[in-house]
Amino acid sequence: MAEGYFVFTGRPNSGKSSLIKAITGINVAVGKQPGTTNRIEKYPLSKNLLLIDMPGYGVSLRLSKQGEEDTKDMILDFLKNKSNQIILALHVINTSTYLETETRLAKKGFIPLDIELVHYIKRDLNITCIVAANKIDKERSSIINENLEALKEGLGPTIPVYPVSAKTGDGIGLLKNDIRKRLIEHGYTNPFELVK
Ligand SMILES: Nc1nc2c(ncn2[C@@H]2O[C@H](COP(=O)(O)OP(=O)(O)O)[C@@H](O)[C@H]2O)c(=O)[nH]1
Ligand SMILES: [Mg+2]
Repeated sequence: MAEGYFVFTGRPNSGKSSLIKAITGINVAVGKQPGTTNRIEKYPLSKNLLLIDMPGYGVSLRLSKQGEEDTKDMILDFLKNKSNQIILALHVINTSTYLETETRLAKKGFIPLDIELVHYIKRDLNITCIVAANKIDKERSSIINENLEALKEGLGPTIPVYPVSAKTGDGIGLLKNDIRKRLIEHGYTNPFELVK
C-alpha cells in the first residue's frame, strides 16, 4: 500500500498544532515560536500514514511579504505534487476572528484565503477536505455563530464544518470520529496509533 498523507492546513495561529495534539496525541510544538523555520513537518501516524503539519498559510507577523509568498508557494506545491497521496486535508480556521480577518483583508484587496485554499484543495486537486472551525471558546456564542454562518456560506454546502475548541476539547470527539472513519475507509486501520 502506498504511503498516504493526512494534511493540516490553516492560517498562522489558527490552532493547527493544538488540534494535531488534541486529535492524535502527538506532542507537536504549540504557540508562537519566533525564529523557527517554516518547514513542512511530518509525523508517522500508523503504517504507511503520515501526518503533515503545514506552516501557516497567509499573513504572518514573523515573515516578510516575500517570505509569506514563498511559504504559500511551498504549501501549494506540496499539495499539488502529492495530491494523489493525500487521503484527507483538514483546514483549521480561527472562528473567533474569521469575519474580522476576512473583512480587514478584503478592504486591503486580498481574496478570502481560507475559502480560496479549501476550494483549491477540493475542486482543483480533488482532495477530500474538511474544516475545523476552531477556538469556539474564545468569543461570545452570538459572535461565534455569526462567524460560523459566514464561514459555511463562503465554503458552500459540500464541505463539512466541525466547530471545535482545541483548548476545551469541545467538538473534538465528533471531528475525530469523522477523521477516523475516512482514514479507515482508505485502509489505514488504527490511524491514531502512534508509531515510534
Ligand atoms: N482559546 C483558544 N486558544 C487556542 C485554541 N487552539 C489554539 N489556541 C491557542 O492559539 C495559539 C496558536 O496555536 P497553535 O496550535 O500553535 O497554532 P498554529 O500556528 O496554527 O499551529 C496558541 O497560543 C494556542 O494555545 C482554542 O481552541 N481556543
Ligand atoms: Mg503550528
